[in-house]
Amino acid sequence: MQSTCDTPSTIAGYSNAMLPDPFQFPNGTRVTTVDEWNCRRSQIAALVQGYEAGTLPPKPSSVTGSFSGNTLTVNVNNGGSSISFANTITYPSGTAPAGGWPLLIAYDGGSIPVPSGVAVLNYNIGNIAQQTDTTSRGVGLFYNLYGKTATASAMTAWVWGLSRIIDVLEVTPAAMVNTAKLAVTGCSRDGKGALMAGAFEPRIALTIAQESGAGGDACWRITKTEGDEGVGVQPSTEIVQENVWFSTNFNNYVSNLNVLPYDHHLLAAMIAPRALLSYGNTDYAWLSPMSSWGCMNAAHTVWQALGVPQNHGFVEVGGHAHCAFPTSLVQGLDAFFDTFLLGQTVSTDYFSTNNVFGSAQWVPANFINWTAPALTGSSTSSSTSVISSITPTPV
Ligand code: MCU
Repeated sequence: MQSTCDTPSTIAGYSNAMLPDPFQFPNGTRVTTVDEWNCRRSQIAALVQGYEAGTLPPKPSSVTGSFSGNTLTVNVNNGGSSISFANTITYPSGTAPAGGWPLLIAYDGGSIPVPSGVAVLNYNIGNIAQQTDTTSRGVGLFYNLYGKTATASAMTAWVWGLSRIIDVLEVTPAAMVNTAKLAVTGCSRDGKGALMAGAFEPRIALTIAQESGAGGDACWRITKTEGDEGVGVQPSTEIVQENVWFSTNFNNYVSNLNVLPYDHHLLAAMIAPRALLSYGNTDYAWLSPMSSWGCMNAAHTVWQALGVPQNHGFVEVGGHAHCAFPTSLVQGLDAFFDTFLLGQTVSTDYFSTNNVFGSAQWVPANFINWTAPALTGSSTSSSTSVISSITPTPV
């Protein structure tokens, strides 16, 4: 057991064609306990920021808010600069349960059918950080506060804004929200964002990332291979030219993915033991459907190691338009809402693909060279606060 947890933001000299092993520290020692996983999780958080997300600032000195006419307003002051942003909550009919309503924070309104009994906050993410194209770099309220040259990508800025919304909900009883029962969702580009929100904000109990594709629940390395096998995926080299979802620093790595000491299986695994449900769509090669399946199989080993595989679902079918939610999948979606937001216990055993990957084929041994250990210790802690800045340890 390590007495300190080193969290370098980059690891010089790293090279690995396989997906990095979730259970191996950069110095080669194994993760064997839940406490050690929590340290590993902190390392992953630092690496994701260091290579592709930019810096996620901590809670600023002053966060206040108000609630009026179903609108939640957040006011933030950071060292003299101030911003204010507002989002609307739609409530179920009837009386709020004791402790308040469970709430789904829906990026740009989301694209899933929401079960009754769940309130929805329509999170206007473009207000925080614009995502029109590359000219959106540094545009939005986040950058008014932290400066146009802040390293944080748009996705990182959205996580920051979501966290401030939760800060205000926690101290605003008039909003009638139970902050122990929060979910986040988004589709496509907003699905990438929702996945990141679940990873970096431990107050989110349930993350639902819909058709997030490359940069979301797909792994950079697997997407590259899938593309090399003839599928028309979205390459990492293209994604950084299209929009501002990643830090400018990521441009330095998109042609040399093996140097990344993490991949998106580890970003997703930061959510464990909390619940994650993500969706693929095999009708869209651009989403790299084989990559999402493979990447989520790799991530799943972390939920297995923590003894809660049922807290991680993945479902991938075709036969529907991008971001249209097929009726056939509602039962599984509701099972996750029921269990993680609505206080019921039903089976959340939903982990499947239709395996329609065109010319590509998922070969686990090409990417995964570990199995899930049984970690010892309690898995009730969902996050760790140990973030230190120590000189990177080369491997
Ligand atoms: C799947 O998410 C993105 C994709 O990464 C982009 O290349 C494309 O332009 O837009 C997709 C999306 O957000 O669709 C709504």
